[in-house]
Amino acid sequence: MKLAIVLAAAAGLALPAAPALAAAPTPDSSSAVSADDMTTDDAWDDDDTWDDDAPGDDAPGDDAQADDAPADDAQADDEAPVLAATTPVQAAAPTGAQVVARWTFDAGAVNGNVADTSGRGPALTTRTANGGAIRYDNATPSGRYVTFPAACSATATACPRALFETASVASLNPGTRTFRWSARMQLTKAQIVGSANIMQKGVAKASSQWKMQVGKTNGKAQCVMVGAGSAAVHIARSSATVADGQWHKVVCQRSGATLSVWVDDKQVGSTAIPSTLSVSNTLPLRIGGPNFNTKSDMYHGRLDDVYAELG
Ligand SMILES: [Ca+2]
Repeated sequence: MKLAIVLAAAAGLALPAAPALAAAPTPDSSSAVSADDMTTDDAWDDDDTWDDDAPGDDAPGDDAQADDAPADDAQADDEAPVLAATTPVQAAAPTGAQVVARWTFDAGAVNGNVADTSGRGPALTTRTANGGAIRYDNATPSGRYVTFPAACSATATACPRALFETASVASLNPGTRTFRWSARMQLTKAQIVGSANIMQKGVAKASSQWKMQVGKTNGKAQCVMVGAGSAAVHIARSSATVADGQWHKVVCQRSGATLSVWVDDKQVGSTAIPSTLSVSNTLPLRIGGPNFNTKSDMYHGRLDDVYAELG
């Protein structure tokens, strides 16, 4: 059954050119902002009821339904996100493909702030809970990288966690435009507790959203989109695991009516989406976790070269 679905999906795949990355960025450390208040933020609803990538849920029609693993069922999902009163500011008219934000981590952090290296994006701030810290390490194929806190035991009463965050900016609200979001990652299956949230802007149940995560059951890279005004969750899943202890570059691409996932520069999955699907919201971009709720889908692996490209 699953094989048939995969084959059918594969047969329908076009062979577009690899997602392009715009010209090399110029390092810019001037965009660092003041340190975050480091407080726990429970404002974001935990939207992982559909995060799991268990066998059998690969059919496009399944995307909107809850397919959470049994372990997720006990989780409270009732905290409504606090939405800013302002109208989302959306990206301007197309001007050709352009990297609108990029964080390479090569220069480390200053007071927890990671400067954008595209010259166009905001800085990241570091947020922590219970003494969690993001470590800066060397020696990857792409220079310095970051390592997120390890998972805690199920009985831990205080779990150190950490994530990156940046406030909403227009260039990260693609609307209906072609948009790519990418990260390099290294993780193992054992490091995935819930789903491993790599990056997301927006919340599935209460706003539009674009997201990248690694599924718990099979370790597949997942590219997720939810359009404004719709409850439908669209997920493109990679055909194979990325949680194999090796570095992988994952790219999510929305182009017209197709959401696709690329691993190491090869398209390895896609799903149809409405061509009118629009993502624009006032919520922050978060990297490494959705929030600091009691149980959430924190990322526990290594991460590098996170970027977004518009057009
Ligand atoms: Ca790097």
